[in-house]
Amino acid sequence: MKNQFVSSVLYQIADLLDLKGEIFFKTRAYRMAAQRIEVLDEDIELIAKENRLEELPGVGEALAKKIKELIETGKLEYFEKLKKEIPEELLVMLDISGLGPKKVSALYHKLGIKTIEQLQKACIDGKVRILEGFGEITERNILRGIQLKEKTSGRVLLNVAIDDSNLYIAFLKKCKDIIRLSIAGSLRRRKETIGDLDILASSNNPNKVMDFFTAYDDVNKVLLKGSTKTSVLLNDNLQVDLRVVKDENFGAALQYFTGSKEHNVNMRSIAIKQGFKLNEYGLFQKNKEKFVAGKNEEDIYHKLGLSYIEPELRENTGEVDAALNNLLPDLVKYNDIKGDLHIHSNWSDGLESIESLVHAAKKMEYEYICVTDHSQSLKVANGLSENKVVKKIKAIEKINDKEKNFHVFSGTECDIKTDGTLDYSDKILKMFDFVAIGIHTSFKMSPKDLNNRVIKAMQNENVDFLAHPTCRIIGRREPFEIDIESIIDTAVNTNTYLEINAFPDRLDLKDLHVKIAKEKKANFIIGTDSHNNNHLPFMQYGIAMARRGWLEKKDILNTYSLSKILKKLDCDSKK
Ligand code: DGT
Ligand code: CA
Ligand code: CA
Repeated sequence: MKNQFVSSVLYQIADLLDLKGEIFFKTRAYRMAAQRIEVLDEDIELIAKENRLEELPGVGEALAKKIKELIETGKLEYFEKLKKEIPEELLVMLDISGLGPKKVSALYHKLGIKTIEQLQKACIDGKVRILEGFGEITERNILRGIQLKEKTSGRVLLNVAIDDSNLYIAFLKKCKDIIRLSIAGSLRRRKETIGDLDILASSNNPNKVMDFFTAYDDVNKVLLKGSTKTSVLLNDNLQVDLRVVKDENFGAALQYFTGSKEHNVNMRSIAIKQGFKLNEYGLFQKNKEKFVAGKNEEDIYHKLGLSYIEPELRENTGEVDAALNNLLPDLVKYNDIKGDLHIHSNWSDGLESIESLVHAAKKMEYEYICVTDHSQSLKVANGLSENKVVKKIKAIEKINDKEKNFHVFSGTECDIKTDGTLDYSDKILKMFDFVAIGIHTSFKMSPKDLNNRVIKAMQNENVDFLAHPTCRIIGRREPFEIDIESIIDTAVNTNTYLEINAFPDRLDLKDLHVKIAKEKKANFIIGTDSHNNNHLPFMQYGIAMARRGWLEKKDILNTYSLSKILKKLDCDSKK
């Protein structure tokens, strides 16, 4: 399907037109069409062939002609012409947080800045602040934006990589020449962002497997093709590496290509100490070159006297030592979660009614959910007034009267005001089953003030959990420079749960912080921050972070069954 390709060209045209200073309506037309085609289930090529393009909402005669040209020739003259007028390099700058088309265009026309390097230099030299509408603060924000972009450049969010890999794996499973198949690399370790996707297969006919691999629909370009390794670029620009090995080496190759590199280095040194040699083909006796293990990954760990180490732990943060001493955690499992405690309904800024959420949650085999709509001062998110809260709690009671084996908890994601007080009176807060608190406005305080703000809020005895503690948005907003240890200590002292927010661009707390918090004996909840039913499955990303933070089932409140959680709420000192 060329849907993603067509959509991405239309997006680029819209951006270029923005940079050119074209009127809003014109650019919006391209953007709307791009959006529609992006989510289209049907093959755009087929629609074009059958002359049905104009049936798509928002696609007129002129646009249909352009799409047709693009599909048939792989090129579009209008787009090429536009790129000659406006340097394409400028588009990259639009990805920098804080830079819109107007600013990029001004930088280009007034300072001749075309690349990120030139921009960075101009900011450092203080040349940008002189431009009208810029100033010193903008200059600093641009520099920060560049740093942020460098850190994440070329990497995709975990959910994007998982979606791509699920489709690719489903396709590869149809290949008769493949014996065993697995993902490897950072995706298997469930890192929060993924550089490239690694897939491993075993086969007696590697060349046939490679042919099958490169024939995949979504492949945009074959970067290299050999009989042991082939690399392709997908239409969304994610690189996928496939390695094919003999089946007897599959376990060793899986261990090697899962990484991390640091984990592997440590593993190899353990092997050497015990008189072995470990590589991607197997574990060998050092002098005799005798094959000791390698068909299965577990065998390698066991032969070295280690317990099996789950991929999520393989970051060389103490897992090898723990495995040697039989001290690995009994990690929470992907199906251990019994309910979602952070969901927005259409009472605030969510899309779904509570009834619809209940229906979707049952499909996930949950026993309960907590609906945590926004609080009153958060007008942009349609936060609930105290009056409405009372009404909503009544509505939830009605639903619970009808439900037999399912429970809806009433909750709020209450805003933490700048002075650390909460956005509802204590009287209202006491009415909820769960009070989550979070910062949603006035981010620009000194780290110390922010810290005090959060700590003061956690001390309110009605509070149950701290939502997205560092407020980062991967690739777009840096985490608060708070003193995470003091936040964790306060959480422990005030009996406040820490959220692992599972929304894929948040993943907050992140894995490292989860591990620190666990060592300090904090307790956790995993919430998806769902705003519609399609977000509920994001839970898996939160569980991944929990596992990467060494959490066990008992560390996470929403692994508890409904009856256990009700009992816990009952005896909770705060309730
Ligand atoms: P990514 O792609 O940046 O998200 O991270 P990874 O971990 O997937 O890294 P990648 O794709 O470069 O390599 C996949 C795995 O292969 C890596 O986790 C460990 C293994 N590997 C690659 N190169 C080396 C190496 O030079 N030494 C060792 N010990 N392992 C390597
Ligand atoms: Ca990789
Ligand atoms: Ca790779």
